Amino acid sequence: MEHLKIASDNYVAFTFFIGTMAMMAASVFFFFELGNTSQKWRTSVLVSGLITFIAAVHYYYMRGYNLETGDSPTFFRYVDWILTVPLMCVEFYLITKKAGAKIGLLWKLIFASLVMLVTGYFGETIDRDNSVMWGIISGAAYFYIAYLVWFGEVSKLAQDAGPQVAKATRVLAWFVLVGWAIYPLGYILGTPGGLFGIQLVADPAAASHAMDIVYNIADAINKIGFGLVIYALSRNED
Ligand SMILES: *C/C=C(C)/C=C/C=C(C)/C=C/C1=C(C)CCCC1(C)C
Repeated sequence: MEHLKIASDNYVAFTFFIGTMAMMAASVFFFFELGNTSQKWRTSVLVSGLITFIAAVHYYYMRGYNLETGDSPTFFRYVDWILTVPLMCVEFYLITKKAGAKIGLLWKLIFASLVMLVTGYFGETIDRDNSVMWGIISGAAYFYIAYLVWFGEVSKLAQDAGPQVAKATRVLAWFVLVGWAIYPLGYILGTPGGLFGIQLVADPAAASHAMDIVYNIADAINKIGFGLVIYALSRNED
């Protein structure tokens, strides 16, 4: 078999490679730190490690797929997200549970994240002609999540859970508002509908490459960053 090499100007393959490495390193870090994490925060830090570990396995696959075919591994990208975004919702639930978060709140967050991801998948794959419409529905679910963590139940419970949890939740809320907003940017670059009909990248191959690079950067920021906020919380609060 021919040995595949990453060309020096192949930024898509490069970011898949770096993404794999970063997710693996973060997972090792979170898992090894479990041993000196207090009982109270162990599950939260474990979930941080699960998020980056699930991503590491998907990235390993997506990296190989992209290198061999040059294509965008859209299906496994979404499989990854459908597993990891609900786990991020679990993180919000776990840290506010001490202040009385109910399981219903977790289901609300998970349901909204599934609507956000499934509609995004439709717009990217089976119904690309209506990518703007699917993007708007997905965006509405996204704003609902942002609302819950900024002003809704999550933020109220975090206030009651003490200053450290409140502070950490505020940082995570910034991740949702700014870090997660990178994804719709990738979607706008890579789908035919563009930004309400305005295409920012005309060439379809270049558009899908731009989308992959943006998604890869966003994943590294959000999955590892989110995990580190939880890790920091587990060190600050006793
Ligand atoms: C680890 C993976 C994460 C945090 C993925 C998050 C993904 C999103 C916030 C995606 C959002 C989208 C929209 C808000 C509209 C367009 C379609 C999506 C799915 C890209």
